[in-house]
Amino acid sequence: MTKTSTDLPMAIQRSDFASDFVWGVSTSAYQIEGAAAVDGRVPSIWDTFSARPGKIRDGSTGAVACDHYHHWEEDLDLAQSMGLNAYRFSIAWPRIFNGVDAQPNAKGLAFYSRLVDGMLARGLQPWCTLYHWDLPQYIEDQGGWNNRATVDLYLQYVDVITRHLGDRIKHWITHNEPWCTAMHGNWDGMHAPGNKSLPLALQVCHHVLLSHGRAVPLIRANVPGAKVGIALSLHPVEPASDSPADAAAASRHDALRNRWFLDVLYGRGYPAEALALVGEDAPVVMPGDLEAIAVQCDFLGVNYYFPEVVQNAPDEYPLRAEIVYPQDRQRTDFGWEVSPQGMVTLLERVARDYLVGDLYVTESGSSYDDHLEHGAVIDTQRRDYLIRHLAAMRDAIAGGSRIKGYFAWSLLDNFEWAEGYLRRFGLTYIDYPTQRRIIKQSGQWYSAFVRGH
Ligand code: IFM
Repeated sequence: MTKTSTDLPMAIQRSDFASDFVWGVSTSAYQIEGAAAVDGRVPSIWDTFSARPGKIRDGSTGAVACDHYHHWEEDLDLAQSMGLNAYRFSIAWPRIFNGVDAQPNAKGLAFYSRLVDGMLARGLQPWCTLYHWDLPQYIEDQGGWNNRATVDLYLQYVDVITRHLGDRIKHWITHNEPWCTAMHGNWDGMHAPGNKSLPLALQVCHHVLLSHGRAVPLIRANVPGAKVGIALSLHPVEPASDSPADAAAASRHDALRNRWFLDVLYGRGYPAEALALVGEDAPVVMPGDLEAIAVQCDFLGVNYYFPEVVQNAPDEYPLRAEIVYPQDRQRTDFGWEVSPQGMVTLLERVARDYLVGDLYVTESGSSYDDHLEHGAVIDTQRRDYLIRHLAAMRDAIAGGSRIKGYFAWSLLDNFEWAEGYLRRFGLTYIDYPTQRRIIKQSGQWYSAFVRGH
């Protein structure tokens, strides 16, 4: 049944959650920073990909984006003014290494040092994502994540960052959404670098996961008291009908979409069901890799957006099921199903099936076609989305889930990858021609909620 704002749980309040609950927003470097060629930054795969005609729906790039590189103080002020206690951001690897000098770029490091100091000065706990998709192009030119040597380059980068910022950052996320890095980047080609090969995608995925596993002990060695995890994009998977064929399709889809990551991270290796289906397309796994990937983490980050409904697609590649979009579901303007219950189902499943320990919702948000009118953005649908997801999270916690924090995606409207600037996810509206920031109704609600009003 379609949910409407009349179903809003009016009584949700901050005091329903633990007093040390982490309330934050998430951002990522390429989506907000701009300043693509400033202070020694070199091109990333996203600069290259977005410059290719037809790859980004509105023909845009992240070259300017929200110009956060120059507006960072104002942006941190916004987060502080919302009353948040945490801020999740990512570091742009191409600001740190340029492929020419072996030494890290002092100006790049200085930017993030200022940024982190700015967070701490505003009472915002820094949550640092080390990789959110912006691989330096010079590394892609040497084979990118398909090349096992990239794992070592990643560790070199992580070593520099954690030595430099580890005195102030205690929360580290090795990778954001390896599914997207691997599959959108290399299977369906929707993201940079734009390849279309499943075996390539699976090998990339393996190297990304390996780099995670090998980075965890390195971060711990460099940062006393570090809390380290990874952020996965996970989806509850529903069969489109009661038929055994759709149930089997849902199981196959879940094996690749969710269990391909969870099983290997939690010590079970890649799911046998999926391995049997991919056959010779399976990645090359070297001795010791699976043990490295299964390193114990301090938390799991879950990025939740929507459930996926799948039906059997007999003519497709065996692992692929057809995703369908039932008409009776409420959707955002991006077409993504709005399902707070899906978040509860997902978090409970993850905690039931794996020894995940602490969970953080490291992303959750919605895209609507917002408009700035008379100086305000009235995004009631996003506000209601937020209220209903926080209520769902409260219920999941009451049911025993160890959810310790929530990061709304996102602080600002930003460059939404293949969609360019056509999709707005922000709690703050960006008027791109002027770079003016306007906190939306949803951001004002989140602020009032977090402040306990
Ligand atoms: O914008 C992205 C983000 O970079 C990763 N998670 C999903 C968001 C919305 O698509």
